Amino acid sequence: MPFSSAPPAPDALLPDSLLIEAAWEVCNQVGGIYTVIRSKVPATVPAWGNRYCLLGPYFAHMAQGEFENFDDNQLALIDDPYAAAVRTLRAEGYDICFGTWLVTGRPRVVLINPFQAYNRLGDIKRDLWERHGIPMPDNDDLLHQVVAFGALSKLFIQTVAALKGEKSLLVHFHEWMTGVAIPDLRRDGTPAHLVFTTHATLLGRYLAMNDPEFYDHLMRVDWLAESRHFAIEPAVTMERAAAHGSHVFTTVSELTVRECIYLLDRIPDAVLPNGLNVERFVAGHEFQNLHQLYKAKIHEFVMAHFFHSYSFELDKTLYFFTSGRYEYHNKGFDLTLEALARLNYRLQQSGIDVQVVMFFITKRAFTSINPQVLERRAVLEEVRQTCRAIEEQVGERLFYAAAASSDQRLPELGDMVDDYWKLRYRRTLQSWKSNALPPVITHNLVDDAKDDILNFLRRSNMLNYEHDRVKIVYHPDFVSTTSPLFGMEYGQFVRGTHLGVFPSYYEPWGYTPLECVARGVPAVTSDLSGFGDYALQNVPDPEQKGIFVVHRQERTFDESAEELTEMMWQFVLLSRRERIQQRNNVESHAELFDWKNLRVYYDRAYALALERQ
Ligand code: G6P
Ligand code: 1S3
Repeated sequence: MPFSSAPPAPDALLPDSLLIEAAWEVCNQVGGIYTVIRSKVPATVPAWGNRYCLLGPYFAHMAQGEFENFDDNQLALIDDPYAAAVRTLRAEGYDICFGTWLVTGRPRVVLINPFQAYNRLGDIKRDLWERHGIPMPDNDDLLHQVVAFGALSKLFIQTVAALKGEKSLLVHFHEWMTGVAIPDLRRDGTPAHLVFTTHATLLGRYLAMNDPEFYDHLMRVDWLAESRHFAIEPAVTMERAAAHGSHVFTTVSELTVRECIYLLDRIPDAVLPNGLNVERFVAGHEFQNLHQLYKAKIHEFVMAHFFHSYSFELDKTLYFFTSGRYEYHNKGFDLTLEALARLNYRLQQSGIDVQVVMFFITKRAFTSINPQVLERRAVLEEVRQTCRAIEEQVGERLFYAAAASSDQRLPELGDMVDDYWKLRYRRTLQSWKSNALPPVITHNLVDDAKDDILNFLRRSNMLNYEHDRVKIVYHPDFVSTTSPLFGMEYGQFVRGTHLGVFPSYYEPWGYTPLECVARGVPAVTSDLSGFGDYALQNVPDPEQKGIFVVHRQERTFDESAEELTEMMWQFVLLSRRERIQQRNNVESHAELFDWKNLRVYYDRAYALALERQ
């Protein structure tokens, strides 16, 4: 861990400090940082109490559902520097909210509407350029929001600093979008200790998406030329200014440390790994019951999707999945597909009667759900209703027949069904069966012809033929309770599966495998993802705990694909008993990644910041 000196004992240093944690995603879900901040709250609030306050931008449509403002009476009664600063700024005419984020742990939050500073944008942009060399374009709305919020958060932080008395003030900024306030806070000599965390360097992400040999070229990147090339110079210069201006600069994994060194030109002082709020059930077997329950819901989807063409034994079917933003190469979708094609071949050759259904859950532009897929779901529902009606009729009639029976023979059950239901049963099944192959994708994509996943499947002829032993369901929309095909939360879907597959090429941290582990589902990750790298270095025998790390560093694509194929193959060979045992192992070690254990990295960074002026 790249601490510049041995970390001081946090407990001795922190009790007299105030801590403001600023992030663009406070009450404003965009991506992974929302998960970091929100999941950390239950471990942070008990330690810091009312000395802790979150800071973020106010966007009414996002905050509405999850933020509750203190009313004037409540605000008047709160005796601390945050409330005092809010009262002061309100008296000066600022639109600033102070209230509670309605999530587990209920932290106190200050939200500031960035648009109120739009009338000063010209001055803000000129200052950024003249003072810190940060150029700003004329018409980029996100950048305008970011710099306006930066100016307002600087004002709030300086007001708190003026009202804090003897207490020390720590301010922790996540990502360049809040870090833009740092250079000016330092320039003004604000009495605050500033920590900046980059979760992924902006330029690193662009380069990784566009250069297949990103890691080999990283050391030689000309950051300015490349950021101009990708038209991201303003944000990159903000990120660099925040990294250089902070007292303590941190990132989320050893992998992003390399990016920071070569693209931001500062060695991070510390690595702050990401955790989750791992909720364990009192009864150990409860999560296994939930697996069974949600697997049954996935079975329903699979029956509707496949059984109109052909059927297979659900009891011998394994559900694999991957999920995340659609970054075909970065998220390792390419490697996953290659390994699935090899697994398909191995399974076909082996004679083992296991089916794998692989789900790709991601987000792509689509015009509609494929009407055939929806129709199949509706017809299967009709089959179910018809079966229920027949079951009821036969049940009632059998009961009367049994009570009145003079012998003990079971009557002919078919005779107990009305012709109406017999006919309806036949007609429903007629409309149910078809010769068409089950589609590999559930929606109609806007750009079907250029889609990399579909093109791989076409090229390798993995089109859900009956003889394919790996079937594909590509769902280009996130799973949610309102999604008509699954009708379940993402977390429930994860519980119902058997294996998560996330062999990323570029992933600063990567929550997806961790979200599996927290639910007792084994997962594949890679040594090019922050989480996988952390597991290799810090978790003894990760495979035994259901964390499978594909090696991608210094390996060819083919070698990594073969390793992943072998991992999936070994998984397929497990018996049910072994899978249950493995899930127990995964679940019982999930607490390794709970914030209760990982928060200490943050506290060490804060202790270090308090030492620096
Ligand atoms: C859970 C349930 C068991 C079920 C098993 C299926 O453990 O408690 O009743 O048999 O899941 O496991 P599988 O890996 O085959 O889905
Ligand atoms: C980043 O969000 P992303 O998905 O854009 O930060 C996340 C939280 O640290 C991290 O898990 C992810 O790898 C990064 O990429």
